[in-house]
Amino acid sequence: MSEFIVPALGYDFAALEPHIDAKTMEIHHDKHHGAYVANLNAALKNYPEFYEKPIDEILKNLETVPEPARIAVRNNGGGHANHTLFWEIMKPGGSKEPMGKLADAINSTFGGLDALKEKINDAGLKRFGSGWAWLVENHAGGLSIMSTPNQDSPLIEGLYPVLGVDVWEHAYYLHYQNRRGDYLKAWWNVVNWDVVGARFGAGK
Ligand code: MN3
Repeated sequence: MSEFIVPALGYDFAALEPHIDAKTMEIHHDKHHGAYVANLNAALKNYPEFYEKPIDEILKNLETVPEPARIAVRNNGGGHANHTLFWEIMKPGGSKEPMGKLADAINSTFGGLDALKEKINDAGLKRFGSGWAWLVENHAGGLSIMSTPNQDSPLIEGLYPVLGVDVWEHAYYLHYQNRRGDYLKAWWNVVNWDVVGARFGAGK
C-alpha cells in the first residue's frame, strides 16, 4: 500500500517569477500541498484500499468513501487534486494562448480569450474567503466557468477541471497582499496552454 505523495514540481520555485514569486511557490508546494497530502493519508489510514485509487476517481465517487473519512477526503483529497492540477498547468514554456479545439470552444462559448480571462477573474474575485475559479468541461462536453469554496473539486459534481486558479490568500499574499485582482491578472502569464489544451476532452 503506498500512500499519496506530493508530486515533484518539475520546475524551479523561481521559474514563474516575476508573476509568482519563489517563496510563495516553495511554501505553497511543500507546506500547503504537503499538509493536504499528510491529512489525506491520515484520514484514510483505516481504509488503506483507497491508497490504491487515483485521487480524481475517489473525488468523482466521494459517496464510496466511508462516512467518518468523507469530509476530510473532500477537503484534503480536493486539496491534493486541485494543487496537482495547478502545478501542471503553470509549467513554464508551452503555448502562450489556446490552440486547436480548445481555442475554437473558447471563441464560440465566451467570444474569445480576453472574455474568458475576464469571466474567470470575476469568478475568482467574487469567491468570498478561500476557494478556486475554474474552467470546466461540463456534462454536455462544452466549457463552463464556475467557482468552488474551500478545496472542493469540480470532480465532486461530475465536472472535469480543464483550468483552475487558486484564490486562497496563501497563493498570493506574500507578493500581492490583499490585491487578489492583480494576482489574477498576472497569473495568466504563467498558464501553459499546451497542458490546458490537452485536458479539454479528457473528461469523458
Ligand atoms: Mn493553494
